Amino acid sequence: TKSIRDTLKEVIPAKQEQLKKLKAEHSQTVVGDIKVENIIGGMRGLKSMLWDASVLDPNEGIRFHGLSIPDCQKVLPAAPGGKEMTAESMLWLLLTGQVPTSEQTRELSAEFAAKGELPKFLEDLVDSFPASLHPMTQLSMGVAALNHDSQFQAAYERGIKKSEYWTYTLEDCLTLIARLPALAARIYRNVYKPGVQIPALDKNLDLVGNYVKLLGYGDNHSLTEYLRLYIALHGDHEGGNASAHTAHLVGSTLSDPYLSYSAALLALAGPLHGLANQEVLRWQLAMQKELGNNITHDNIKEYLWKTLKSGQVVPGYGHGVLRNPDPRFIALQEFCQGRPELKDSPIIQLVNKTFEVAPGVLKEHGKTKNPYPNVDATSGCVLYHYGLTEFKYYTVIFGVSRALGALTQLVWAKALGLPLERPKSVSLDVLGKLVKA
Ligand code: NMX
Ligand code: MLT
Repeated sequence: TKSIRDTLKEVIPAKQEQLKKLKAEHSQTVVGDIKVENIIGGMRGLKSMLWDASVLDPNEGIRFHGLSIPDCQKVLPAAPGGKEMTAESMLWLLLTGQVPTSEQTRELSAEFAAKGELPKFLEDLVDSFPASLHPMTQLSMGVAALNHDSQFQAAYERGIKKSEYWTYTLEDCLTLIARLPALAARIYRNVYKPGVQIPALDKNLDLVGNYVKLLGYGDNHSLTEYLRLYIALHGDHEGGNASAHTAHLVGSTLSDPYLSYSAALLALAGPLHGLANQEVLRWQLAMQKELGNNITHDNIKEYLWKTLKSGQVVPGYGHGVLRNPDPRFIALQEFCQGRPELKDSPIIQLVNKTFEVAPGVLKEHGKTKNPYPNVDATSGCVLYHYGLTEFKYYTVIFGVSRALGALTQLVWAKALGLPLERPKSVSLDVLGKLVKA
């Protein structure tokens, strides 16, 4: 079977050619305007970066190299004994644009399990963090410290050619992905289950199978399958989201993949981005507590208005690009519908009922451009149902996943020779002059 390295070696030249041709023939072709609203409005809608692995359509949602989520669910290999696509399958698709065989993904799983243990100094570092330090801060610090072993950094210091950057970047990216489960699980155990012995990685398991095992939930097949789906689905959401964009920006300075992804995790840790994951559960549980046994549409509506009138956002709703319910939300909901114990779970039923009411309330409120749920509106409730109730940890799982897409782009940015990212900013005075010109 062809390895991921050989597959990449094969697909890179055609993409390099495609870019070269675009550059040669169209460098000066205009493809859009810049409006003042883009400059003062968080660059929303501005097409200004190259990101090949996935594209987000406002109405249809995400496609990974042209494949929708249902397409991926059909064609991407599952783990032995499972049905959901694996992190390895999604990574392969994102990196190469090709659908791997089961054998290819199993080889990748074996590589991850073989090199996924943490260096001793890193275990000591993570063990020294106070349990009160937010799990996302711990994850970002741990990932940054893994750059101790960066092959890219060492090769750069030795002095390598630009055309070789991508191969060392790829090695760092694969090692980082391999080590994320052990790092993320160690954080969970230290904070929430101190003193419990963490098992070793199982050479026969896929990345997520090992992650769930290390977290201490390895016996729960349904949770393992859920997390396979979750981690594949959160893997990439084109390039403009704050975490992916951060990785891209930092990587463009030739910081190594560990430093780049550590920075990305700090962007993911904001409540308007990945932290919404934890916020949704906190908010839904507070709603559950307040409504008690009276969970009716009218009472949920009233609770939503209370949230909005207090000046808070409704977590899990709205999006910078999407204008319809997030297909990742739909896929996770469908996972629940297919399992009786989840279908009847009070927290999942509450999320469903909230979905029946919230879009109407948000439309009436009239502010958000997208009154529909994003993936965070539901992603935590299955974890909660299965006893992984520590919601401050939830964004860490998102962080394990987003590595797939953000690191893919680091490899491609090097393969395509993309330059340092450095947009032009303007002052208010300059903008004032520009609008008059
Ligand atoms: N609840 C209340 N108000 C909202 C919401 C919401 N869920 N979403 C947007 N608005 C407001 C927003 O705060 C803004 O108000 P103002 O003019 O006072 O500043 C107005 O509606 C217009 O915002 P949009 O242009 O619709 O949204 P934008 O692209 O700026 O922001 C989000 C997108 C995702 C940051 C925003 O919808 C939000 O804050 N949602 C809640 C947090 C959340 O779920 N984030 C997770 C996103 C997905 N992820 O995983 O990263
Ligand atoms: C993501 O997955 O990154 C979020 O949906 C946010 C975004 O795409 O802007």
